[in-house]
Amino acid sequence: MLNSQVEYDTIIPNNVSLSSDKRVLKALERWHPGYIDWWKDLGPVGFQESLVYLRTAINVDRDGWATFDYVKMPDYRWGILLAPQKENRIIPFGDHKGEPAWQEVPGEYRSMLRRLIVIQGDTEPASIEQQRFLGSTAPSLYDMRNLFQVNVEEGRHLWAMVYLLQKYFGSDGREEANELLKRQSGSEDAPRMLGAFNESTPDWLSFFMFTAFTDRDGKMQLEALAQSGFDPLSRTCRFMLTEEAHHMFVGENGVRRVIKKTCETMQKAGITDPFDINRIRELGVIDLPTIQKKINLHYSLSLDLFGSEISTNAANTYTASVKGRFWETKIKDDHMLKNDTYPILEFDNGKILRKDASALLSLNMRLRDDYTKDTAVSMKRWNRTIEEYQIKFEMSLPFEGFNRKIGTFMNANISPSGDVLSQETWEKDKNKFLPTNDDNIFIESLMLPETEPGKYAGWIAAPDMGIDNQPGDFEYVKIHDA
Ligand code: BYC
Repeated sequence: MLNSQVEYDTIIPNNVSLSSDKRVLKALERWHPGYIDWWKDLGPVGFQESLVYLRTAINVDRDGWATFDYVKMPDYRWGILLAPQKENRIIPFGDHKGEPAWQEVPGEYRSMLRRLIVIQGDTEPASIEQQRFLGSTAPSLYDMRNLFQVNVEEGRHLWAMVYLLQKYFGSDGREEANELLKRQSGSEDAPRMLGAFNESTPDWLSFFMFTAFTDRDGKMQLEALAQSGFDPLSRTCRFMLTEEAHHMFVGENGVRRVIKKTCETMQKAGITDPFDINRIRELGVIDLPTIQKKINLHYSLSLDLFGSEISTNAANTYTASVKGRFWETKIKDDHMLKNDTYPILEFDNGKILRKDASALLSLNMRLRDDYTKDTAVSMKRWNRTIEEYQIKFEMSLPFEGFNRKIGTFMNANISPSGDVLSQETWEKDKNKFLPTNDDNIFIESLMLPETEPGKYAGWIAAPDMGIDNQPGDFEYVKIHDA
């Protein structure tokens, strides 16, 4: 294991010996002011002078990567942290299987690697931009702190990709690094690259859904890139994954706490019918059918992030040993896939057909299936909470063809349970499947801030445990005390 100690002697903390790599250090120092300007202009609105109880890495080994302290967000030590280099790492898949992992970019895969790194990098600032207005409506200081933790870490993930671009891709890498600060989520002229990253995150239920579903796409993509033959990318993604786990915890637990508060409130009021929506809403909590609609929306948006079911891009990156599968090294096959098949669904002439496709061409589909399995764990936990209150309602994931904008089901009218619908039925029923304007207005009406330590807005339950084992009334954000 090499390079686990973090250098703090440059303005950019790092464990890649930047102080002896003057060219890259200079390039990053030149990029730094633009990043800080971007953070101030498009990062979290307000609270930049507040003291936030954040974790930061002082080391990338098990004990050193999470230490907690109060810090103002603009002073957070963003830096370059790679997981330790595994000595003699061997490429586990594709045409280069069995060869030593590359420490430099192979010329023939330069543009392929650059494209993947740029796409990955683009999502990180995008999510911060999407969440920038949420601080002022945080349902508690605990939640506000979690939001800002997620934000600073996504900022660091951007740094990670920018480091790879600056170190390994010369002047075009430098240009791409600058462009990452120019595109903007939701912009007409220069939008972010992937669909879900141009949607808005207007309220906290959307934030929890985003971190539960879309950050989990991040996990799957990072796991696939962590297999890469290009070792610096693999090491970068391996370290990012340690931080990603907390983001999904924030999402899954956030949704669970919303469900819990709804069920608890229904029980206290003696309401047993989860579809008695008006009465439930009058109590200031979000009814379960509306939460299901939010699941339908965020899951389907996140499925689009895996690309088309059949993809030559995916086949090419795998064959080139550049992007692998989820937990590639644990899979028992030849890791080349030239003659293998994989079952997929195809939407053809209004019909849903099951087919065996080339395993290489259906790698996006396979990663998406792994994602769905991973997501099912959250669904189980959410349903367990509903069961605890003996309410007859079960949350479920919608059918993969529901509400899709990418792939074979693009623009098909399919219900969450998988029925192909006529245009007329879709128009009539779509408000039952997806959040309506009224649903969104109701959710937004609940978004009143709660800033007293230990208190929570009325629509969400307190967490079971504090961050870093802090007591219930801990002041996670000192809003005015800086
Ligand atoms: N929106 O062969 P296809 C995260 C484009 S999230 C717009 O079907 P491919 C995070 C595609 O680029 C993880 N365009 O798919 C989470 C291609 O365009 P070109 C981010 C799309 O290329 C929360 C064309 O359609 N990381 O980290 O196999 C907070 C045909 O593409 C979309 C990555 O995604 C879309 N949804 O796979 C913060 C990993 N889908 O090249 C962070 C890197 C496809 O023909 N990216 N297109 O112009 C990749 O591995 C792949 O590029 C994709 C697409 C999985 C995104």
